[in-house]
Amino acid sequence: MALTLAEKIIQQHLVKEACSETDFTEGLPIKPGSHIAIKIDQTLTQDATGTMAYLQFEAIGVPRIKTEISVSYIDHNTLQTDFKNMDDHRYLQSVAAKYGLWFSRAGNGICHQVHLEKFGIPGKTLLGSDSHTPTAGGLGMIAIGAGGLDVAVAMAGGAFHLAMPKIIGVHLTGKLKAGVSAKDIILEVLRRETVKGGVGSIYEYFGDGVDSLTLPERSTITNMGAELGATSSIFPSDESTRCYLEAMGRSEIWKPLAADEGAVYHKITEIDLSQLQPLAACPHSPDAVQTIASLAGKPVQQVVIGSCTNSSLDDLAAVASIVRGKHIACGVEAGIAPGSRTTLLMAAKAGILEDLIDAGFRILESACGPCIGQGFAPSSAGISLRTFNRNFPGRSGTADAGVYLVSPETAAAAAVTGCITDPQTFASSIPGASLLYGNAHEKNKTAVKTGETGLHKADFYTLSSEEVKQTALNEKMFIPPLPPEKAAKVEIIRGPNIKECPQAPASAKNLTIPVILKAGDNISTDEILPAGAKMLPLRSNIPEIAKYTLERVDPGFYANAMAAAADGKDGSAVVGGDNYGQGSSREHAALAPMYLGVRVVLVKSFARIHRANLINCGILPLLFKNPEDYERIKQNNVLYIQDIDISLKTGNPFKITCTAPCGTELFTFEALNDFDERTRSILAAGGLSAYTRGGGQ
Ligand code: MIC
Ligand code: SF4
Repeated sequence: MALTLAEKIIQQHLVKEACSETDFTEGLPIKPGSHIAIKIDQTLTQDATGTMAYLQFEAIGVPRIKTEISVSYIDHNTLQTDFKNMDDHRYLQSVAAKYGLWFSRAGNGICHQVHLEKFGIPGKTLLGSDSHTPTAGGLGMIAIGAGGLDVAVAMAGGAFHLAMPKIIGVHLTGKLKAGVSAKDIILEVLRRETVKGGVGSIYEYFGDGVDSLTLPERSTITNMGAELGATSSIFPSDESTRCYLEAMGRSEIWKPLAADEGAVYHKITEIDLSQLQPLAACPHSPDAVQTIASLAGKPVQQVVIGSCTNSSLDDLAAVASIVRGKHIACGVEAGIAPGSRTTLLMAAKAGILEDLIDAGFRILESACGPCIGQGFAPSSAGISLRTFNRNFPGRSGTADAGVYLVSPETAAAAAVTGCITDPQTFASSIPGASLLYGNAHEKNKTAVKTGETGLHKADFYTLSSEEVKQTALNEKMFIPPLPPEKAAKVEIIRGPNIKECPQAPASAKNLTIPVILKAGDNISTDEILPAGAKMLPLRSNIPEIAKYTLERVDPGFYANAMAAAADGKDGSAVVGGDNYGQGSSREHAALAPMYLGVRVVLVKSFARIHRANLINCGILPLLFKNPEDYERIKQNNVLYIQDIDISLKTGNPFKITCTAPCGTELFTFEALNDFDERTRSILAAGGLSAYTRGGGQ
């Protein structure tokens, strides 16, 4: 039977003995929602999630990683205002040396961009402790973001367990007009599907519109598929993929991959690229999408180009082509962070950097930087146009800033005009060719981007294929795995801020717990456990970072949690609306509440990675059986949850009594028990570590 590309790769990686509950026949589609387990070929971690992931990997106790390739990147915590971040980097470097990983040093670039350039392989699986791991889906991989413990288990050779996603087809036709770009495609998908529309799904792109998209453009789309809440996104591996890999000096790993003719998708959404307009995601959600035309004229104080979404050489070339010979408007500050050192070097060789500097751009390092609130925070109530993927409240570092997520072309247009401007005005300045694909004119990409509007006159920059390849093959900022005999002698370096990962409490039979927070819809992990310059150095120290848990939603959260967890008490509960825990994969957003005694998070719906992290931490992530019950619960009500052990054994719904703080019974209700058998066992064991220690697979 015809299968989608995602289904084919998943089926090739199924670990059948670990999918005991799943009923499937080889070659036939697996029912969405079935519990499956897949073999992971590659893993990646970054430094903000990596320390916890490797502390947990060390605790598992295998002498060397069992994946084909695992890479530890330093890209998030590069603002070193004291010893903490660099201590983490040294710990991560020593762990990589000891256990057989590649290490990508600070300055080498953002994990997702570097992984595309150097390690991604069509048809393989990748698990990363970062929610934008699906960026590699642009190369035809099944790439999934997860919590650090899941990545640690995969490095130790364990399968990755998930519910079989629905495969949603995105049928692309036509070609983009000059001034409209890949970012506008994914913003259009977000506009249609919303930030929770993709939960439990993989978005698979196909159709002749795909042919016209370069690999970096595809990866912009798969990257921001994370904002749909999707498990992953994937493109076929075709001629464009081959050209990219050839440019990177890795053509030998290319193979063609596509869905079978007649493959059936759960649903298909149609996008005619020629009809798209430049778009922006308005404050404070990636799905608050409006046309640039409707926002035109709005004054802008800041423009930033970069992040794992839009920081490729072609993105930089597009920006430089627009600002070339002009200067950024006097009311605007502009910054650019190339996605990788390779990109930065290529931009320097092609003359792009010179034009950007000349136009007044501040050149930021090749790292996450402003995307995670590490510098470049906007002014009070400032309007900042960013080519990034998230604009959750406060993420930029300025609580009342208005962050708009836009394409590099739109950002560049605003940089020179000082207000939101339709980049199609600059159509004749926008390159029609991909610099990355060597001599782009020969590859004839021009027709793709410029359409009728312009010809080669916009292609100011040139770079020979040889220059591209030589730059890409420069491995000086990587440290390759050590051979086992040398690795065994490596001593792990631990700074004083690196504290052990706290363990989950044993599972309870009954719980009597106050609701210490009642939150609304779409609470992001940036709100649960903020990032930013102040908080990130505490990522290796849960007791310290836990003090800031949910402070953006309720500054009294920490004190209330501590009071509810005092001697003899059962801990606390958090109640939330839809899509609770969207955004980042940071397991700290589960570890910190666990450390503070949160035992239950009861919501209308969850984001996938956060729910998995709560399960791993032994926190019961419950769903209202009847979503109207959400309205009836008030903050400070007390929940009595009885016979949890029986529900976890039988799969029966959880029975909950809600009482007033004085003890008066208010009403009873049920929470769903939608967990598969393995998950129920993990919860009964008190989290994944305890389950694994007890012999669970
Ligand atoms: C993010 O974009 O929010 C991050 C920072 O990359 C996170 C990871 C983290 O919190 O360390 C993510 O996307 O998973
Ligand atoms: Fe880094 Fe931002 Fe990408 Fe997260 S989204 S990996 S913080 S660049």
